[in-house]
Amino acid sequence: MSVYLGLDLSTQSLTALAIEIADGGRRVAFEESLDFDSALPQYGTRHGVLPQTDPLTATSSPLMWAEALDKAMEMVARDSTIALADIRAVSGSGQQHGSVYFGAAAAKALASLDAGRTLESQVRGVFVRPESPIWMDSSTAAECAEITAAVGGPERLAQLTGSRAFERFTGPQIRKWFKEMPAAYRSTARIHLVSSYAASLLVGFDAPIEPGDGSGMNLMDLAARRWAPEALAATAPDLDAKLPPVAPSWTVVGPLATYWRARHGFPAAKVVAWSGDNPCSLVGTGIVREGRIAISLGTSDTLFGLVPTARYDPSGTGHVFGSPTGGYMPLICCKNGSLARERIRDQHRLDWEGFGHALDARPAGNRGAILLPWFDPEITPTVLEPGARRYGLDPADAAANVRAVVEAQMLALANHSEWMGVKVEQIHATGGASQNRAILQVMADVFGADVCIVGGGNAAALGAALRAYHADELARGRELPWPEVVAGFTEPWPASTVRPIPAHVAVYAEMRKVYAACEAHALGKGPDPAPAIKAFRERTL
Ligand code: ADP
Ligand code: XUL
Repeated sequence: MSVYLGLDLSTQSLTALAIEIADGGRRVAFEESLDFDSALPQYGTRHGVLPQTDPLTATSSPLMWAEALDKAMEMVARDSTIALADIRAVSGSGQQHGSVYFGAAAAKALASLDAGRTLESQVRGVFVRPESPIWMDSSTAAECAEITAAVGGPERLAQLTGSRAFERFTGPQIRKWFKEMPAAYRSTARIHLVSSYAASLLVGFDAPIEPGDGSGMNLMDLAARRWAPEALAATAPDLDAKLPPVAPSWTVVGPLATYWRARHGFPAAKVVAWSGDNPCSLVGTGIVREGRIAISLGTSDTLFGLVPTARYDPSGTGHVFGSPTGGYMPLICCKNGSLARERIRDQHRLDWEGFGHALDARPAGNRGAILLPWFDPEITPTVLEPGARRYGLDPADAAANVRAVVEAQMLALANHSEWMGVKVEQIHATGGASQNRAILQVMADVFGADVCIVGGGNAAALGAALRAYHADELARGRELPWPEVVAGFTEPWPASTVRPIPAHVAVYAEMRKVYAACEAHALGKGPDPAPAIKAFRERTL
């Protein structure tokens, strides 16, 4: 019996998931989450984010993440029925783009963790920057422009790093920090991603950055999978010395540090490089071949696939990340995902069941009522001035707004992923909102494809556990093909398939164009869409 542990340090929670691989079969043996707001209220986060007055700024606490990791490991040791001694390897998944800034004291503190004290009390003093910028931050438009100009334009940057400059990406965030706090920047010994930070806590020294997550920084040469000197130079001085190296996804970083063994009873299991939540979800949703895409409805809504060669998005809204299985993963990310759905749900005093009923109460196409759900600044498309926009939609009409928010999210995902050129035959859904069948029906109808649930909603944690399994086998000289790694874990749930309804597919094929016209209008790039909406409504009524 071999056990592999996957940890997902995401925006709102830390999930621990263990898989068992035995001759007789394989299964998920443990799965439990720790919600930051409720389990660690002393940090004052809301949905995992620290309160800010500026809507463009979003940060969280690296100290809270350390405490959450300690508590999650304690939870595994206490609540699971797995024999800890059977754990062969541990890996993890972190919310992407967020960064952690260590001062000079960090290396010593990590190397000498005392099992008699909490992790949090020992790392409290190691951060040069007590708040970490996270993926929801949109405050670096100026730095994006500066980096783009220095590298030679958006296309050059996209070809080099996989994306044009994005506000939440780590490079622009580092540049802003360097400009605002030059002395603090100079005294920064190490800059980690959330993923490499958490891995460092597990091994007790600086862990490398994994290329899947490293592609979300505007700093890595995507083809070569190493730091790109021209991107580093465009970002901040001496950055090379402050970043950990980039290392392959299957790197065994080291054994679990003595702290975890002595404090919680873990064995000296291998710690495998952590990746980002989306690259891990690629594995955990079984997207190990082309032709399928996954949609993750978590705090953010993301859509991604797997392609053998890098394709760039000429419109500049999408990204290409390195896949942790080799190859490339095109991805788009919408910030107004679960929290936008929750906002509409709460405004109309519904629970998720009521939300589902309200969604079903209106016809596909919503009689032409359209919402642009940009409650927070949006990533896809770029919207820095938050505010929802409504077209023919009464804000007081609960059912119409519920339908409008879900239709908008699915139409935006479909329209903005066209550049990927993937012929979608089946969609693997994951993330918290994938439990909601009414939402998945709209997804199936907008994409005209079957939707099924895989990975039990915790695909990132599952993907991390599967990556640990793959790397452990490789370290023992067995290179397992990826379909074999994921077999038994990422098959669609029985009876979870939601099939598209042909009449609805036809409505949405029309509505995609109307929605695009509304987006263009709201962004000041197109005419008043009222005539197009009227014609659509008349055709679909
Ligand atoms: P993350 O990994 O980004 O922290 P999750 O994938 O855990 O997020 O998803 C959390 C979100 O799932 C919550 O914010 C909530 O809005 C959403 N959610 C949970 N249950 C449902 C449901 N039944 N219907 C719709 N959304 C849901
Ligand atoms: C992806 C992105 C988010 C975060 C948080 O580019 O910004 O999906 O990874 O989940």
